[in-house]
Amino acid sequence: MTDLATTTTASLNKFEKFKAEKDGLAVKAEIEKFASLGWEAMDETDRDHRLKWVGVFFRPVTPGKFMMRMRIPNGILTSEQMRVLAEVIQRYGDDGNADITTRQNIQLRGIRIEDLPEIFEKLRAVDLTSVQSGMDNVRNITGDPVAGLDADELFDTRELVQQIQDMVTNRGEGNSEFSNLPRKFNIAITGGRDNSVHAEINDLAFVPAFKEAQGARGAGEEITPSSPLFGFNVLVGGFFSAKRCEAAVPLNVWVPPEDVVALCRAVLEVFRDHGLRANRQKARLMWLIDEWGIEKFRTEVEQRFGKSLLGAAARDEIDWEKRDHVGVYKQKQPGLNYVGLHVPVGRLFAEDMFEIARLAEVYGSGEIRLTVEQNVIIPNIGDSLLETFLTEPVLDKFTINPTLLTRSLVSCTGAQFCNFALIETKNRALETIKALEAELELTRPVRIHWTGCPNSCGQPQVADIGLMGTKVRKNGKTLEGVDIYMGGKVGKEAQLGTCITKGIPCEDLLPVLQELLISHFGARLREPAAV
Ligand code: SRM
Ligand code: SF4
Repeated sequence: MTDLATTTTASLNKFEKFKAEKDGLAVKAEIEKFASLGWEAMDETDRDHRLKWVGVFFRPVTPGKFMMRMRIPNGILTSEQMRVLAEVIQRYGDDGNADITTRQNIQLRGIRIEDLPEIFEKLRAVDLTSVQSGMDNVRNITGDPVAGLDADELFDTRELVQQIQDMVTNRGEGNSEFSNLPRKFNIAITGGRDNSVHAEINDLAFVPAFKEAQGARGAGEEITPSSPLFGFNVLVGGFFSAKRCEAAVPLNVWVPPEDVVALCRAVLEVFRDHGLRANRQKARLMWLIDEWGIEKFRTEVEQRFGKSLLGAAARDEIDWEKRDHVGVYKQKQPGLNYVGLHVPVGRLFAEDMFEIARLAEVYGSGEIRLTVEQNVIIPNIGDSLLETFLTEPVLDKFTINPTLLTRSLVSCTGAQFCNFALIETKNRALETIKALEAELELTRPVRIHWTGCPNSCGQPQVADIGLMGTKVRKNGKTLEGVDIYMGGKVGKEAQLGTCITKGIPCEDLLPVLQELLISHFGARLREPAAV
């Protein structure tokens, strides 16, 4: 029995109340009805909240033009799928665009409710789903963007990520077992050495680790040591929210790959049935871990898992600096390369998506990959085609060789479409970088992340310099401003950055950033051009 079932509705917050009245997934059967009713006549709770269970987000900033959040497991899609996504937004003209998200995913914009039945049909035909991608569900599951390509990887995450998604979503059809979690839930799995998925900021993360095998012994035999087994150490409870940000903590569990899906299920069941639901600000997994202590949490997970869990391996295998994959790289398959294209702040339009799909087909194997840095990778490009590939005009826009500040720029959606935003982000991020690069010379990339409000979708806490939107008062006026974060470290020994300065008006930001880049990151003022 769930805690929810034993809690009186009077003590539930408004989200728990509407979920108890009608499960979010129920809207899946009502799409035709909504399409003929239109967005203005629909029940408001269905429109503003429950539609998110099928990945459709009402946008108060652009009423009637919805956002659709897909699920792209491990960030991998085919050129055919990319083309369908492009077709979906193409019909919306200037309103239609797409964003690559910080969870290796795609969001489409401009969607009209009357088109939903046809859109869902098109998605289904190419095996794409947007189900349970918002609200109190498991988000897109992230994996290594170069899984299966990287000669140094320890484990190819692709199949496992797909299996987790299939379990969570009932193969994309929707799964009512996990459609009423206390809050959102993030899962990541990495098989490489550089923690490409930011394991530490997920509710549940798997990082590669070798476990000394227990010596095997038959009757009357000596114990024989065997070679270490490959698997994953498990981290739990990482999250960002406006109220609190925490890095994930070790669960003291090691699992072999074949137990990963079952462990995800066990953790989700514990969270679903015991997670705190009264106060929505305290409903993420870490709050439950705090309340119980990690030992009790582990014991409950073990009970659901149904067999003894092994303790964590002594160390994990994350020992590299994080790579961004922008540029040309050799694959483990002889004669093949993957090419990382830089997509400024992740923003794509239909024509870009058609072009990326074409490049993937003509030069690669038709596969396209996305990264948590909001960029694209095209794998499987043969040596003999590489030179011609690099002359393609679209590489002027999505370059393999961006300038050092542009290269690592990440930005959340911001005020253009998000009603939580306190500031405009994506355009401002690009303009600021351009202005900084005009003044400064850099010798290495600096990871600058923008996020429009304290929800931290743009992950300012993982950046070298994180900028979080806020409102500030200056000369009696309220202006857009930022709080500045520094010290985020990614890859090995990842750690979260912290706020170093609050309330800088955006109009005064440039000299502040210049100073930070000079004093902390070795930037130098450019010599004035000779007249
Ligand atoms: Fe987020 C809510 C966009 C990654 C923490 N996030 C939202 C909403 C849905 C709010 C809304 O309804 O407007 C934003 C939609 C705006 C729009 O129109 O695009 C939104 N979040 C995003 C995306 C698109 C940012 C981006 O530009 O890449 C990312 C989509 C990921 C995906 O594909 O699923 C996105 N959001 C994140 C991350 C980063 C991550 O997962 O690594 C975080 C911090 C990590 C975490 O969740 O622990 C994040 N988003 C939030 C929160 C704070 C959660 C909390 O526990 O309080 C909210 C607010 C909420 O859920 O109530 C939120
Ligand atoms: Fe919106 Fe805030 Fe998330 Fe940016 S950080 S997408 S402004 S909720």
